[in-house]
Amino acid sequence: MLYKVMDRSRRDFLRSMAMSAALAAVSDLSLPAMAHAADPDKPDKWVKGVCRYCGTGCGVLIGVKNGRAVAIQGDPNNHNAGLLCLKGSLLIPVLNCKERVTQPLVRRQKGGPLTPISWDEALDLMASKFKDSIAKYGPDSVAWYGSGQCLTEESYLANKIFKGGFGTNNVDGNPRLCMASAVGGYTTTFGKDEPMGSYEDIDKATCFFIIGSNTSEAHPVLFRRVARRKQVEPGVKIIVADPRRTNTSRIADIHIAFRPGTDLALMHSMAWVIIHEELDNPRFWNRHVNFINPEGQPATFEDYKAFLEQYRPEKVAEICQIPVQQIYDAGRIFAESAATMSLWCMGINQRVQGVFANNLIHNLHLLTGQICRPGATSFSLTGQPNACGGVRDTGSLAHLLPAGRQVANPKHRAEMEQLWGLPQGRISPKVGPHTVALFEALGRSEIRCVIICETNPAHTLPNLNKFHKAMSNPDAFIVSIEAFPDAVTLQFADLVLAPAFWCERDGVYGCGERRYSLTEKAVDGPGQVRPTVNTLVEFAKRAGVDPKLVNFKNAEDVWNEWRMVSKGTTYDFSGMTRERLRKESGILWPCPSEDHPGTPMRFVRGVDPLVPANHPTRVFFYGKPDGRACIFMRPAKGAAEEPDQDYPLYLTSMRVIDHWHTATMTGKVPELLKANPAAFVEINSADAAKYNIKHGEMVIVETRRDAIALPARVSDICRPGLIAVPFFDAKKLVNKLFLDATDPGSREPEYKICAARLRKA
Ligand SMILES: Nc1nc2c(c(=O)[nH]1)N[C@H]1C(S)=C(S)[C@@H](COP(=O)(O)OP(=O)(O)OC[C@H]3O[C@@H](n4cnc5c(=O)[nH]c(N)nc54)[C@H](O)[C@@H]3O)O[C@H]1N2
Ligand SMILES: Nc1nc2c(c(=O)[nH]1)N[C@H]1C(S)=C(S)[C@@H](COP(=O)(O)OP(=O)(O)OC[C@H]3O[C@@H](n4cnc5c(=O)[nH]c(N)nc54)[C@H](O)[C@@H]3O)O[C@H]1N2
Ligand code: SF4
Ligand SMILES: [Mo]
Repeated sequence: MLYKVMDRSRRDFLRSMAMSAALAAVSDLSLPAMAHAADPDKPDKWVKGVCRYCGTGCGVLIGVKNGRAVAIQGDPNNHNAGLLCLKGSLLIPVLNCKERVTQPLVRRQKGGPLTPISWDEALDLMASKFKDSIAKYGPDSVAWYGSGQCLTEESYLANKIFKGGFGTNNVDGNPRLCMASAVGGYTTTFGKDEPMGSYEDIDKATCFFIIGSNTSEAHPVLFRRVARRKQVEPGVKIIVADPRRTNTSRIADIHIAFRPGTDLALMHSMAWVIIHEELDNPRFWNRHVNFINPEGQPATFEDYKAFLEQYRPEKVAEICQIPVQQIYDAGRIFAESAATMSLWCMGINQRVQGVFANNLIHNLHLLTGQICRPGATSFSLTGQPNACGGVRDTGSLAHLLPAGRQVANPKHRAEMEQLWGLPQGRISPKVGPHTVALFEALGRSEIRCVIICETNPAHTLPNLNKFHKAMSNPDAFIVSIEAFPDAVTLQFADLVLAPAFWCERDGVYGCGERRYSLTEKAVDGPGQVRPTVNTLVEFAKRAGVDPKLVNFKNAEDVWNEWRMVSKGTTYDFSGMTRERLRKESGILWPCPSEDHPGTPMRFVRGVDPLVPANHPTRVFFYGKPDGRACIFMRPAKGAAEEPDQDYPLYLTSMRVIDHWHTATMTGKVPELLKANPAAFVEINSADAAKYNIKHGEMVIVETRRDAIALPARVSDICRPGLIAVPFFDAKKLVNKLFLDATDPGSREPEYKICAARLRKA
């Protein structure tokens, strides 16, 4: 309470002291990578690749000696300029760890153990199960559940086998749990998926609007770049909107710790301030924007202004439970800064209003013209290393086809049939089930055979008890391609295939800034592991897919086909030959010719090769038929399950810096495991006092779905009334607590909000 009576200058002084401490702390972030580079085991070669973990997509150099990986360092020529975070710099122990799936395993009967089986038998068994199922129940009885961690070549190939070969669109993957709302936001607002900007914008921005992203823990190397920017130019402003006081918020000028789920009201209110103070940019929106009313019909700026009246700051401050001044300040700083960059992630996407929340971020940029200039951009942070390149761009989701094409569009299907050499009508017009629906269908025996690859859904789906039951369906034949034996999903698998991991095979990852980088093969994998591209080709041939469709010897062959499929589309990366990728440390698409340098900013004349050189305006949103992006009037609604008398608290889930999702990899590294050995529940000190809970004490977190005992971590990180749990711990499986309500547009689950209650254990 000292805070309240402090005068402003003293408060500002203390805050700036705390901020410089925080800035100094993050500046040391990447030192460990260097320590590893100086390993006494001096490598005889360095092989170029990409970090296995987050969507930042840092370039790495893997040091190899006598065929064994011994060191890692950041690639000085990639965007990360030689830096890595701690997790990334500790990848070698994961690569060399003893606990691996090294050969195929089979469960001969439900409930029995997994036992070794030869590759030949495993592939035959799998192929016969799929063939029988298709013959008896039709192609929609089989499915692929992929991942934003698969290589581009793996995702493209699986998509082709299922959609083109089997004739089913039952292809989805974990980006549905992650980036689907961002895809929905970009495609509705701009007509094209993927951010228009790049990481370079960080070095040019003078204001960062970070909403629903704990960048410091989830994208550490990018966070360091943001912090650096502020260190170099102290006038740079940072606004963080997150109901938790995260490490990210420690470098913020304004931390808006609002009530969970009130982002839409906040952003409409910022727009209200911007318009009422004449901080909008009519020259920009007049030329480049269409206004769309809540019914989806064309509207005018005046309609938009009238719509925003319900979001006056005084009212929204009450809805968000924040000081009204924060809304005015945020609106002004956003609009008045020379270049504003928004960064967001799961706090925005994992919501039943995820797509709409994405639209409202874009609204603010379009309204103020803070877009398509260096440093001014609306930049969605991507979670996984290859959600963008592998899944979004190749169209490996149930409603998509490669390079932005849609299953529901007959012209797009015909184009893909032609490109893949298929008879007309081969690709099913029926959109496949999104992730939650896919696993529901498995429970109902509508889907009977599924391949799960490089993802661990028995740990990470929401409402887990429901989906454990579905995955236990005796009719289901579940194949898991999984590198580590402790993944929970293996408990439900009938067949497990052993993949070559990370740099044990070669392939491309496309990170959050449209940058495609190649990981070259550095070492041989252990035991009988195989590159998944080869596994898929073998499986497809045995399952009766026309061998011409899968005429690939290796990942490079697949890449060359996909590269040519992209030609002439708005994703055109046909200039990225394997040869170039071996030499260069990543290239940003569009890249339509072998001498094209790549595109740091889309939709801009003179920079984006897809904007004609003689286009009459500098900016051209060519994704839309009339070249204009949309400002949407999206009404703000609550979460699917808001707290009430019985369950009075908000419950959210989050990541910790040391672990990657289900910790099957990071859990193998003692340094990382020691830092975060087990799950916990974060509780605000005021709530802890109210419930008489002490730090470290065991408490029961209960929702309408389940109850789980966790040690309390009492702090001021969560705002009062909010509790938070990390989801890495396989012994706790906190996803049993969350509900599987999804956004009607993106079908992404609302992992970020549900209602809970708390008691002592
Ligand atoms: N260390 C580490 N890094 C990772 C990953 C990992 O597992 N570990 N995973 C990667 C992946 S796949 C992803 S998707 C990203 C995720 O990256 P982030 O989205 O940054 O990570 P989270 O911790 O899931 O959630 C971010 C924040 O959302 C906030 N939040 C909760 N409710 C709301 C709300 O209503 N509004 C707003 N505005 N914010 C809210 C939470 O308090 C939390 O701080 O991280 C990537 N990077
Ligand atoms: N409560 C809660 N739940 C969430 C979220 C949340 O914020 N809160 N976030 C959601 C999001 S954004 C995401 S992206 C998902 C992530 O969820 P998952 O994808 O299910 O989690 P991972 O642990 O990344 O799973 C990757 C799996 O691949 C295995 N693997 C590693 N390397 C290889 C390889 O080379 N080949 C193969 N075949 N397998 C390999 C790993 O051992 C691991 O089992 O979780 C979602 N679930
Ligand atoms: S920031 Fe992400 S990509 Fe970069 S080293 Fe860390 S985990 Fe790897
Ligand atoms: Mo994610």
